[in-house]
Amino acid sequence: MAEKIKNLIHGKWVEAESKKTFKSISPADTSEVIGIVPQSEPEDVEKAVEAARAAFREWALTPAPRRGEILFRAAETLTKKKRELGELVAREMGKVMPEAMGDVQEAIDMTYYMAGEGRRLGGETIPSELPNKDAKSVRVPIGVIAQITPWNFPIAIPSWKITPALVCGNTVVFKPSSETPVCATRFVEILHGAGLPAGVLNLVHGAGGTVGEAMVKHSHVNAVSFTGSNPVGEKLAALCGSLHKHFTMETGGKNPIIVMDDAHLELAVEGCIWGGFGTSGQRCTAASRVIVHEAVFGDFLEAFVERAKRLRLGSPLDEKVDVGPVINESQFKKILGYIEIGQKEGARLVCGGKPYRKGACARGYFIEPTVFTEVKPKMRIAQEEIFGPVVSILKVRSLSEAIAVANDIPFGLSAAVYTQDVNASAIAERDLDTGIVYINASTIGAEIQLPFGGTKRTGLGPREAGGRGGALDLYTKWKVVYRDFSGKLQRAQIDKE
Ligand code: UN1
Repeated sequence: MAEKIKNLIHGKWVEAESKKTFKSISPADTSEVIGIVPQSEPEDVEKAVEAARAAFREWALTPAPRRGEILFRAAETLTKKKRELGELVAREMGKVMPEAMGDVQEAIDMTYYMAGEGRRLGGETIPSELPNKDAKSVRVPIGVIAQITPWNFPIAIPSWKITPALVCGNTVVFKPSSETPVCATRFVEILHGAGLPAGVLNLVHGAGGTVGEAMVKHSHVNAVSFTGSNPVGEKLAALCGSLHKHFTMETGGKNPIIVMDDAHLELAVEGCIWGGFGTSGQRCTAASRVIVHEAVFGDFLEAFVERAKRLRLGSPLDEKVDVGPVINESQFKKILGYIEIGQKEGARLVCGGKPYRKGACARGYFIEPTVFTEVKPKMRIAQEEIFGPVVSILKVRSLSEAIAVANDIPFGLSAAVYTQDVNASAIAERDLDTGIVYINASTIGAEIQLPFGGTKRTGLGPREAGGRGGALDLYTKWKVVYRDFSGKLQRAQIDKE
């Protein structure tokens, strides 16, 4: 049964002003409609931004620990509803149940973590150069934040953006992907139900080109956070630059796993399988390139292909299934297009390469786990983000060649190396030009208490998630306060000479 969902504006669940709707469809079975969703227009954005603006001051003045307590209550509800939410993620987005539950768990972890940040939103006190004068820096909220999220982590990524923005005292206008609006609505319902005042969190569904752009251009939106494709992100970055708005984005990845001659091969094969084909390759952290030392190339390839062929495709709700569908028709075609490009470029297709339509998969966007070998570093399939179940395998002769190949791409999110040599792991850790490096583990599975993001064209602005340099820097600005209590004119060094 399709569920009719709504926008949330100033604490009220409402339809789009125009009453127009669109459908959210299951990628595993396109005859299943998951939700009927408001097709919003700039007029709906206008109302949401004004609601967020009106709610800002009171929320910013609410003590941060109190803001955190609301998040804590939301985390408790998320925990109770984990299974139900997981099933919704599996149905609406198509990732298999264990991964769907992981998506929800990531949101639970993030929400608890950011609840705690309400008691830790500290700045610094620094000695002044003058007597009887003190100096400190404090974090202050930025204002109204526009947040635009993708479909591949339909609960987790909204939690990465919304919970830190709120605990820092900002108000939010949120536009989730139109592929996963029901998941996003459920998450917002839980936050709202935990006691957020009206207007603090607003939800507007609709197309990126209409709703997203109207949000970004709105003069009362002070900052924008975007996760999604490079072309959209770069367009929004330019717009935010010209409008002088704080901006941050997380975009592409083309993440390598290096398998050295001394690697624990079984571990490396498992890491490459889950990094490459988990979530049908639709993670920005997906391991889409495997760079293998020539001494173990044959053994690795044989084991990897054998394992890839054993992966079971099917309904994401079926606990025996390993790989679900890809998200929609346009991604399905794009991925198959890349498989064709790879063959034309001269890479050798050794596994998969076709749509999969057997049994329960007949009405979904399923693609066989696909492996290319004889891939050269400059081929398009080794350079461009495919965002599907396609892994390119490259052969190298040394660690330094492996690192050079790993770095020779426009992106830099995550990278991994499998080796038992402590020195090789130290060199890889130092020289891999990515935001995240894994030693003897796959490129996926970043934890929320550390900053998440990458180098080069992977992102812009402060990192997301927790830890030093994470989301608190994204959602606050610094205010510096000097106080002179000497009762006389004192001049700082720089003012005197
Ligand atoms: C993403 O694909 O945008 O590290 C995020 C991981 C997950 C997050 C991925 N924790 O794979």
